[in-house]
Amino acid sequence: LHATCSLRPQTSETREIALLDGLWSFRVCGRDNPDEGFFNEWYLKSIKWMDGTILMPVPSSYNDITQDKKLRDHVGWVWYEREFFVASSWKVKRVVLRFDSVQYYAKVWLNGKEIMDHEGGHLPFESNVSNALDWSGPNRLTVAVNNTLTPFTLPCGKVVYPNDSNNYPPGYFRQELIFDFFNYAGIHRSVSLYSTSPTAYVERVRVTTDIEPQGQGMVSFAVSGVGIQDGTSTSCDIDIIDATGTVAASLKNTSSGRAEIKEPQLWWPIGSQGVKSGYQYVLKITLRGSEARVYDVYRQYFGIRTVAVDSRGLQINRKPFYFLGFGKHEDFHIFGRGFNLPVMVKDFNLMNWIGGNSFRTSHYPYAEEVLEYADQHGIVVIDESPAVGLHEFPKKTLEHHLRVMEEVIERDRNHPSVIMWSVANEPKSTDKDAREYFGRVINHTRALDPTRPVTFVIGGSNASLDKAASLADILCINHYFGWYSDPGHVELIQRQLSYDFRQWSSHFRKPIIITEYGADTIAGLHTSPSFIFSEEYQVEFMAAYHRAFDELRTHGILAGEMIWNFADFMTDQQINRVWGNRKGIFTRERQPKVAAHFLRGRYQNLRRVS
Ligand code: BDP
Repeated sequence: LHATCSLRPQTSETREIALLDGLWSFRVCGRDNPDEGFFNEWYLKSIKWMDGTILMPVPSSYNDITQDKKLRDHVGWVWYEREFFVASSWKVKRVVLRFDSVQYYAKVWLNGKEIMDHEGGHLPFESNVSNALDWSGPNRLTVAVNNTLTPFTLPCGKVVYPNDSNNYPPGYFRQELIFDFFNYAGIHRSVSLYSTSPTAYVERVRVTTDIEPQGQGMVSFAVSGVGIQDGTSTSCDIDIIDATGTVAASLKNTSSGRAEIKEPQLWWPIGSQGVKSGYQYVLKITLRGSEARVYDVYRQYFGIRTVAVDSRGLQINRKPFYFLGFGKHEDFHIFGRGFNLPVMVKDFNLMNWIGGNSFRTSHYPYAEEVLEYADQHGIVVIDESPAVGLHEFPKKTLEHHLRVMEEVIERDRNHPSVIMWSVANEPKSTDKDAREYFGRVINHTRALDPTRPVTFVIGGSNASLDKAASLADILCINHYFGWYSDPGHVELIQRQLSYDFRQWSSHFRKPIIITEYGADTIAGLHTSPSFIFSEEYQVEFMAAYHRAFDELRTHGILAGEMIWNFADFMTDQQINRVWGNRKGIFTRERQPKVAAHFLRGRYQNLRRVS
């Protein structure tokens, strides 16, 4: 029943969508009876009228919705349920139920029948429910969600049972995270039903592009699905349409092939001089039957561009690209990691206001809407898998990791904004088992998508001890000189960073992106002279890094810089976290700290010249 999916639902001449977002019934299983929902078969009857059932918004994390600390810190099962009706015009259709993301493990029943399960947040899963629907309705949809993290989940965590009965009651346990952000949970992105023809429909589309030496754009495509037979009764026609609506190429009766676009408008990153950024074409797929019957129409956006890595860094369309970017989180007050369009657009506006050109989806794949926005605006994305906290490398985790890479790549491969895969953040890459593990993950990723560079993000390692860095196309390194080491001593930063990066560079002969550097800063705290946690310290700290960056850039060692973090975000309760991680240059509410104005000066300047 393990479900996955790839094609993003859309409306078209042949497709409809019904959103199931809204208020769902919601129940928690307490620590004293964690499997209550299964024992009492909550999927067979409605939980709606039971005592203690509350209403929960979807999409949203459930953690911060109520005043109940137990719900905020809950570890284990919660249950969601809602009813819906389906239009009878869909009786003749194939109807698919899709979850865009549920954190972490989900089991789904429709009208009491188990229809699918999925492990891992941040990625969609779906199932054909045509035969499970009740056309006279209502249909009852039940979802059990478990947020428990273990060494075999991505991200990694562990459940700890202290056996010290003097200090902890019997049966006491605690979830320990091996990463630095709150384990928000629940139905995080939209839930939808969509319809297609049952006879012939598109299931997968792959588009890759290249640019010929004379400048023509080459578009390779492969469409697969049900009922697609080239040259017979169900044929696949392709039109490539530019942004003005003009057809740039047409191919009949073929589900895969290569089309040439003369004088193409390329997809350029934002800030590129004299060209429009984020230009996209549409690959329109039409599945036709006999007598001009149209079974399916699907439109896949794509950009014509190339990505390559040379000794100095990343090249987009054979021009050097320098990252002026951000590490981010999907995080906001109240709805946690729930998808929210206004916050998403505000974030892009702020990134543009600063003059940035890129971000990393730290530390998990972001919502598909985010990538679509980045595509349209020429924002460059390092797409990261949810593998964070990898300190051990068991086979079971590896197998899951390989599957996750398949799901990430299948979902995101057609986005022009995605220029590199990051398979993990800060794994213990000095471990003796790291090489074999990352050999498998990185080779698998390359085999799934040979068109993009692959990396993982290095932290807490050094050039001579690292076992896996040589497998990456570009070194992505996080550093916290002047924060986790020598706090308060900005005067050491330039020397330490410059020494360390020269080591990596001479060891591996690969370009380096600094994917994290940052200092926790309480907005409004001012000290002179500077002191850690003050706005002054954050600015002096960044200025010291920037001096090192400028030096390393002139030596061709640095290929980009990304501040940690775009905005303050929630974490677990720890003594070094004042209601979350405060390394944002914006507050969690998205107001600028002095650091944001400071970074704006640098990024705007560099974006102009790069
Ligand atoms: C880095 C992690 C990041 C943390 C950051 C920090 O990659 O997730 O938030 O440290 O401590 O090591 O601020």
